[in-house]
Amino acid sequence: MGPPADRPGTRRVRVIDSHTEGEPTRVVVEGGPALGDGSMAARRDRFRTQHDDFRRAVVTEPRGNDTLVGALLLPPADPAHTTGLIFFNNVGYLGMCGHGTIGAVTTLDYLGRLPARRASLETPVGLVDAEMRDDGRVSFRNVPSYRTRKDVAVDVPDYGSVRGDIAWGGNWFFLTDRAPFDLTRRHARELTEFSEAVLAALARAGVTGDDAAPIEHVEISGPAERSENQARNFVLCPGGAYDRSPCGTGTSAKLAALVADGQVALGEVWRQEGILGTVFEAVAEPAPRGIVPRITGAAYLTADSELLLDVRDPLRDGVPA
Ligand code: PYC
Repeated sequence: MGPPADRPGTRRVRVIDSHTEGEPTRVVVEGGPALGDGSMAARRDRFRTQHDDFRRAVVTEPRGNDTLVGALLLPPADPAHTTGLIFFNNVGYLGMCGHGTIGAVTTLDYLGRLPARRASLETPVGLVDAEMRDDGRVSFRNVPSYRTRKDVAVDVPDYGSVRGDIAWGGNWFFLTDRAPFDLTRRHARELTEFSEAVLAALARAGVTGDDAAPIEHVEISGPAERSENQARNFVLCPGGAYDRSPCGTGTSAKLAALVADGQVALGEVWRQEGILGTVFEAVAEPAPRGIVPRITGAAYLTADSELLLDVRDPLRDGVPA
């Protein structure tokens, strides 16, 4: 008998793994589900309703972990664009993902699919332009980002009243400066518990983004550790894992709030550390609503491999939640 991949019923999925400033991305380049035509939002909905087992197989245990973000490459709806991209994680689907965009562009470059080292990416929440720079970093122009509510107070059991802003950066964020612990990895567990309590309090209080969209990310801001940077953050993602990078959509949401408050000017370079001390550089361009953030960071490839989904494996679609 040959290896499992030769057995009938074993599905092979080619993936390229990378990390962006510490946060992992797994790009599915071959063997993903056929999602038909239409916008990435429509295809994301089909992914969710008809192929959610594939999401779990690719990013949850035993092949993945809670921190991993998946990115499915798809033919674009408009052939003028480079590719379609749908991001997913251990519990569902993300509108946009900044670190994942940097990982996906680095992957496209590795695959030789980045003509002129530029990409226009269709995501479920809009078009994102990206560029592979000569220094090896990737810059991308995110979807327009804006704050919808300033200084909202929520009552959080065990922590009291916590104030923060509601902002969109491709995902919905609660942005707070209330850091009950130092923003260091040593306090990751306590910061996670605090952020989960804030998310639950927001849901109880009916605080949402536009169109009643649930707020799924909490971003806690504090001072930078290094003088060349302006801020540091901790970001809790849906599914309970914290972002090891400074979070591209979180950096976008925070920058939109800082520009709205006049604390950062359009065109000014603003550098934010994540929980590991790795940095995203951000610059705001004007937009009809809020700003268009340009985010820059680096990704490094970690694997080019095939996942094997053996039909006889009772855990083929991941360990049940
Ligand atoms: O970089 O935008 C981001 C992100 C969202 C969730 C994890 N990373």
